[in-house]
Amino acid sequence: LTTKLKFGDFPNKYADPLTAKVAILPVPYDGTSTYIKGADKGPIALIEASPNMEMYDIKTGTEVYKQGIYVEDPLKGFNTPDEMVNSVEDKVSELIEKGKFVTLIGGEHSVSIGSIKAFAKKYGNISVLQLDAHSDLRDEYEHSKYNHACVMSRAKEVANIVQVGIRSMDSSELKNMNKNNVFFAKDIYNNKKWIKKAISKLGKKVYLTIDLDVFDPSLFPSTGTPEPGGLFWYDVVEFMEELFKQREVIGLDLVELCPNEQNKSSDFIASKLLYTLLTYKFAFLKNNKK
Ligand SMILES: [Mn+2]
Repeated sequence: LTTKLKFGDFPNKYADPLTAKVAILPVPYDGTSTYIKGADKGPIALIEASPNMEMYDIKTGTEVYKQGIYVEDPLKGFNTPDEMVNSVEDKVSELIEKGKFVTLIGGEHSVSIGSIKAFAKKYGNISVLQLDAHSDLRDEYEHSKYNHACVMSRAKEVANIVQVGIRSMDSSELKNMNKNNVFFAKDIYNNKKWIKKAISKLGKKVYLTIDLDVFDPSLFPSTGTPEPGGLFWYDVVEFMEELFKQREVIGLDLVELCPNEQNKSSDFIASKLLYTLLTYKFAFLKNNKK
């Protein structure tokens, strides 16, 4: 018998898979990362940090765990990137049909591909909002179209995409980039007007994919490819507040937590970010149903 994972510290009756509104799906996959390895340890590190959070949200005055939050068994054991993508797509589709609000935790960024495909299949016309240091717009990388460096090329095949926080890319990606829908980190720095403009690029239904390397490495060092010049906590959280108020976020993922035994603060920040996003999803639900 395996011990069930639990996200956060609250009474077990709120972690019942039958009644919980939120399903957390860990995908500890690190098959294609190219620099610092270890994103496969991300989901467990995030979940292990989570009981240390306090469960009351000051801004909204809510305790979102009361909506019910449970953790699925981690998806693993894939032999190829294709197998991983298909397996994630099937599992996410199953959870959507059960009426769960699906949140994936990675793993490296390629775990998002199957999830985006599942939501695009279910809802048709969706936008994918990516927060990331990297544009991830290569056609293929290291002989795979399911490499983490190609995630947004795959997303672009099934959705409108908007990219935020970008500060690193290859010239080969320029031909795949729609600069009207890109909010580079250099233009976000010290400027609040970008939030309104970024939201205006999004359709009604939004899938949110957050590569945690969008954060500045001084705040969040534990990622596979840290890049200077990133966003800080309130840049991201204020953007998320507007997003959840103005659009219907249908699903989300947090990827690329690459834990470091010597510094666990990133694990906690990732956990707190996930809880904050869930808080906003339910606190601002009335608004985003319009
Ligand atoms: Mn990235």
